[in-house]
Amino acid sequence: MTRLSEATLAGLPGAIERPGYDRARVRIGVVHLGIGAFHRAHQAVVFDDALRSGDLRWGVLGVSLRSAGVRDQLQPQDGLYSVVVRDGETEHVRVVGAIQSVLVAPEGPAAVVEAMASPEVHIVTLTVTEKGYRLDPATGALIESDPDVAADLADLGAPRTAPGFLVAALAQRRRRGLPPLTVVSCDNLPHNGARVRAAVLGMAGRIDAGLAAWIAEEGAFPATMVDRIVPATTSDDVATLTARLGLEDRGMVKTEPFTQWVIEDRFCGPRPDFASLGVQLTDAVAPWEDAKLRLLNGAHSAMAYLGGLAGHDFVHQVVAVPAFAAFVGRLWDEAQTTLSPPPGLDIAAYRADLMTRFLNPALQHRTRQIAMDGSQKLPQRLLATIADRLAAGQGIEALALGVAGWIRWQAGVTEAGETYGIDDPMADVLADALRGTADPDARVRAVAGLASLVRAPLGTDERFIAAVGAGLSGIETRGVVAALG
Ligand code: NAI
Ligand code: CS2
Repeated sequence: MTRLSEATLAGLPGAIERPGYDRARVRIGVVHLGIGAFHRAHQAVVFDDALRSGDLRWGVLGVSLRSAGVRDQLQPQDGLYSVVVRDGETEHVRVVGAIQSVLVAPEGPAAVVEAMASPEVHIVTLTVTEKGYRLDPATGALIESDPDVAADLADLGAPRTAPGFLVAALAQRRRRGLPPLTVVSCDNLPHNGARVRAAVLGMAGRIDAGLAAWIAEEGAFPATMVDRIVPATTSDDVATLTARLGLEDRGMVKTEPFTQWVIEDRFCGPRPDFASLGVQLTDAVAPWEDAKLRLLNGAHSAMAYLGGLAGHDFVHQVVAVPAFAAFVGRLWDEAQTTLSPPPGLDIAAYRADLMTRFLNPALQHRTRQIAMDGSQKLPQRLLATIADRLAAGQGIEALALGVAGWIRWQAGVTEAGETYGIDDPMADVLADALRGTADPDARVRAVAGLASLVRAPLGTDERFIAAVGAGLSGIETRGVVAALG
C-alpha cells in the first residue's frame, strides 16, 4: 500500500487537513525525548500550529531512547502522520508536519547529543513515562543503583537515560559558549519540572560541580500540566484510516477533541507564542496539576484495576456501568476536598466533562494500557490524595478501594479467570512482597511496607492499612462489583 509522504500529500481527500506551510523551510527548534503517541497528539500539534502561524523556528526532532518503532513508522513518511480526532460517531483527520525526523538513541547517542547542542534548538520536551526519569517514586531521588544511571554517571560519552542525554547536551552547549536549554517535562508527574531538574542536577553534580551550578543558574525547567487522552494505536486503527485516506499512515495517532497544556512561564531562551496557540502560561501550575492527576488520573487508575478485574477491556465500558460511575463519583468526592482549584476551574463542571470524556466509545481506551506502571503512577494519583485526606481526619473508602484493586491486580488473573502479565518496573518487588501472604491484611501490610512506593508515614498509618484491607477483603470475598458498594 502506498504510504503517506511528501510525494502523496497533495493527493489526500479534500477534507483532510494538511500542514499548509513549506516544510523545506522549517528549522528544528525543539528536540523531543520519548517520541510516543502522546507527543504526536499533543505537543507536536502545538508546534505544528506555531509553524502554521508562520514561525518556522519550531520544527521537532523526535528521539526514541529505546526502540526504532516510531522512527520506522515516520521516516518513510517524511515525518508526516495523522492525528485522528474521534468523538462518538464523528472523526476529524489532520496531517501534522512538525516532526522533521526521528533518531533512535541506541543507534547513535552522539547524534542525539549533537542535535540537542544545536544553536537553533532552544527547547527539549520529554514524554519518557513516569519511570523514564529514573527517580525513586516515593522520594524523587535519582536511582543511582539503576544500571543505566550508573553507566551514565561513569561515562557520559554514550548516554543511556533521559537525564544523561540532558546533562551531556548541556555540557556540550556550555563548552561551546551556547545558552542552556528550556527542559519541558510533559509526563504525568507532580512538579514534573522540579523532578527533571533534580534528576539533571543530581547527575551533573556527581560529574562536574561547575556544570551543575551553570545549569542551576542559567537553565529552565518549567512545570507543566498536560492533558489529552491518547490511547495506543492499533492495527485496526491504521487499516480504518488507510481506507479513508487511500494511503497507509503507520505513524497515526488517535485521540479526543479535548486538549490542554498549562506551562509555568519560565523559559531561558526563545519559545513559540504559546498564548496565541491556546497554551496556558502561568506561574502556578500545581493547582492545575493536582486537579488533573487526582481527578482524571486517579479515576483512570482505579477503573483500570477494578474495571479490568471485572472483565471490562475499555474505559467507556467501565463508566457505562452505574455502580462504577457512582464509585468514580465517590472517589472524586473524596479527592476534590484535597484540591485548591485554580481560578477559572469549576470542579463540578470539570468532573462532568471528565465523565463525558471517559464515556467516549470511539477512543477504545484499554484498561490494560492504563494499568501499566502502577508503581510509578499510584503515588501521585491515589496515595498522595489519601495522605492528605487522612491528615485532615477524613475518610478514604473509595480511594482505598482503588489501591486495593491495584493490589488484587498483582495476582495476574481477572475474576473470570483470564490471565495477564504485570507491566510494571516494580513487578518483581511486588510479587516478592506479596508471596506467601495469608490474608488481605497481610497483603496490604506487605505493600505498605515498600518505602520506595508508600512514603512515610502513610505506610504505617493503621487507618490506611485498615481501609485498604477492608477494600481488598471485599474484593476477594464478594467480588469487585459488590465491593463497590
Ligand atoms: P508511548 O508508549 O506511545 O511512548 C512512550 C515513550 O516513552 C516511548 O518513546 C518510549 O520509548 C519512552 N520510554 C518508555 N520508558 C522509557 C524509559 N525508561 N526511558 C526513556 N524512555 C522511555 O506512550 P505515550 O502515550 O506517548 O505516553 C507517554 C507519557 O506521556 C505517559 O507515560 C504520560 O506520562 C504522558 N501522557 C500520556 C497521555 C496519554 O493519554 N497517552 C496523556 C497525558 C500524558
Ligand atoms: C492514563 C493517562 O495511561 C494512563 O495512565 O491515565 O495516559 C491519561 O490518558 C492521560 O493522563 C490523559 O491526559
